[in-house]
Amino acid sequence: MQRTLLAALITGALLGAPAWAAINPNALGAAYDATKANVTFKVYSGKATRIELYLYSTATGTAEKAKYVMTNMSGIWSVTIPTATLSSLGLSGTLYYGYRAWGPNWPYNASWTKGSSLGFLSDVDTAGNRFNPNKLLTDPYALELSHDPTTATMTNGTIYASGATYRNIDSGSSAPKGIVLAGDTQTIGTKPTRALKDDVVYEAHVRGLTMNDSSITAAYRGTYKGASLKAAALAALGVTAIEFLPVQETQNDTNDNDPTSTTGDNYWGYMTLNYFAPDRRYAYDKTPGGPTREFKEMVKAFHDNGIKVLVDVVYNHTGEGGAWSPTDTTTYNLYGMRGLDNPTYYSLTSDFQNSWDNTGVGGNYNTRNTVAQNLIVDSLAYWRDKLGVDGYRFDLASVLGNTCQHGCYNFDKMDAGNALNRIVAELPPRPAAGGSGVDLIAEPWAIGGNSYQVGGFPSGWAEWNGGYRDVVRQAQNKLGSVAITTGQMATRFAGSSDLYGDDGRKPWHSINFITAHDGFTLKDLYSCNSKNNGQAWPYGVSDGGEDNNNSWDQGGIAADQRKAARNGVALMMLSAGVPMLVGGDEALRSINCNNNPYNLDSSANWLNWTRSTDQSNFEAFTKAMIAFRKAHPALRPANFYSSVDNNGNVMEQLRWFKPDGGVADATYFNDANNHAIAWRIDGSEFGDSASSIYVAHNAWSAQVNFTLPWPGANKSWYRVTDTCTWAEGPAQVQAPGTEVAVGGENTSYGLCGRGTLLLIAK
Ligand SMILES: [Ca+2]
Ligand SMILES: [Ca+2]
Ligand SMILES: [Ca+2]
Ligand SMILES: [Ca+2]
Repeated sequence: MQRTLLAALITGALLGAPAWAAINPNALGAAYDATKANVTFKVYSGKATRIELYLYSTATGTAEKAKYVMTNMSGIWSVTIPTATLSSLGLSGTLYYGYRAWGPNWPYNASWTKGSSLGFLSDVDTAGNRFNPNKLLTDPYALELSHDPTTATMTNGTIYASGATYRNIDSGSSAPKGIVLAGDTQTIGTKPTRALKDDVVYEAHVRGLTMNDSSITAAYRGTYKGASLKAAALAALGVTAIEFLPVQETQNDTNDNDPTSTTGDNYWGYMTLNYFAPDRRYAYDKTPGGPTREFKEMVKAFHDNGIKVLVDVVYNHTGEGGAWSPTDTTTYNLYGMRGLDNPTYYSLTSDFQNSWDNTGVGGNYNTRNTVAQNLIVDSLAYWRDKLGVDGYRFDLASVLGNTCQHGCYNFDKMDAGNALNRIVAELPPRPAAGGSGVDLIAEPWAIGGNSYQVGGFPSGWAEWNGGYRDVVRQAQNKLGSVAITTGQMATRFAGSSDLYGDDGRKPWHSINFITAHDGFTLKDLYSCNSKNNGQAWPYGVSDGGEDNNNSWDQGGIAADQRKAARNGVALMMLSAGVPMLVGGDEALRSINCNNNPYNLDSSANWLNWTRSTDQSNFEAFTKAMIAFRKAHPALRPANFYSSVDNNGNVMEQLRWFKPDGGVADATYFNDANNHAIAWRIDGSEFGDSASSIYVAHNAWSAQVNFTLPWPGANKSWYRVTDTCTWAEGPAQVQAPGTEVAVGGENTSYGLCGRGTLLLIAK
């Protein structure tokens, strides 16, 4: 939807306006008081007619030791219990808890007992209520969960379901319980204050990062503790922010039930069961409080190495999922929020009988509801303030721009009350120049309606730039079949002002990526013509996966595949914006053309830390290109490049060139028959150690001769790298000070087909 500048200005004024309450002002959750004399439980339900707290001394296998009827004050249900009383009841150790809730579709009956149907009216009523007292519900504000709904010893997921077949099954003994944390003293170190524009992001899975790493003590592999032991190596690679795939609790305790099969596996973890709890499976210390302490310990390790920790958060749907069958409105999982207040926490169809779905994997979280938004903001603040994270990547974030609670979906960034704008208002983004604040990164799409919003997010939001990915892939891999112009390429290399400059955002709101966890690895992008997700363990089987990959195997020539990958990394590191690498891509990781390994908790999907010569060379190339980016502020502009000379040295801040050395004009940019483009940045306008930087990219299949432009008064051009095969080796990028002289203005440089040249003037 197009918006006028005037409307943008009005929204800008509104953004600061809503007077939101403090973070978690009602103290929802469960907490001991300061002296541990009492413990207070508080949970929200606007629709319940009765809620009982159930307390357990063990996570599974025993009946409750005590239960308490809670008191309702305007939808906040609470009870406070002296710990002395709990001790007398046999509850002096770890407190495990859950709730049972009654409401309009299942009113309380004093004769109800666990597993009975007394009081039952319907599985769902006309208001969308799905109360069922036979299901023990986890607290949405629990700080840890004891275990996942199904485990190695309890594989029967039907106990959580409603509907005629399952509604009377009592889930209490087996269900996950919340854990009341007693607090800890683990610090998160000192948070980096680096500006987002200066970051290099590394996307990784906390388990996959070290499961294959033989340098790490076996028991620590795959855990937060193991990940903390990689911080120094990642700092040495040069990355400045690690972006973890989801670490909030998800159903993955069963992944190892069959260690050589994907059956039922959920490796990536995009099905969140609880938004506060770090996933217990990833902890070496799995005792109560262990995941929380160990996550913080990991954060400190990264902070100690100057690396930000960003977490991938999934506030568009939850692990409760959708209807078991599209033709049955009665059978749904009841883990927590759905059984406490379904229409508050979930977007429903207009008749309130089904989930509304823009994710393809379950019902939308009701991001436009104030209470549901409170949970988003409160949990984000907990990860920032207590667990120490520095920012977030929001999965399918267009759902957070929804303006509609039930029966429709409409993204509107101008809605000051949508979750996106509320997050910016309550969790202020890091200032442009760095400092305290969070980095907010959106995956700016979902499924259906107007959810594709690359460039369409509000102020304060950076985005995964899908346009960057698509243009670079097509320019590299689709020559002759997709018309990509040098103008499109130039726009992406320069920070995508068409997407982020039109609305007052900056180049660094563009997260420039070519690959992500979702899709081919960098190696496979240039080695696979199509996906192969049906192959056997450990490379498959995965269902789904994109068919429109813009991939190409470079004619099957291995050297060309490596060259294409070098071009990809080089272009990312030389583009304005924030580059994002996928863990493993720095060393040509392959998963044999599987482009959707979401369920593949296997040795093939975990990062490999042994290197072939080609991989070692590629890692050296990546490391050197990251270092070059970090050494040259001219590549990390705070604002979009200007095309004028701002400092009187007769050199424009940025100028684009044709191969013949002439200035690239609109005619050249717009002609899809042109495939070579070069640009020169005046380093002196950025305080850069290089007085100017020149990049030439030849996307054509044959050599192109580039006539070099003026390097500045009394300067010559020196080569930093040429991605062509002739230069392949452990030192394809020259170390600072060893750049190779190539000549001055009007020197002709022959650049191989599909090659990239990087020069500096000195
Ligand atoms: Ca889990
Ligand atoms: Ca498995
Ligand atoms: Ca825009
Ligand atoms: Ca200048």
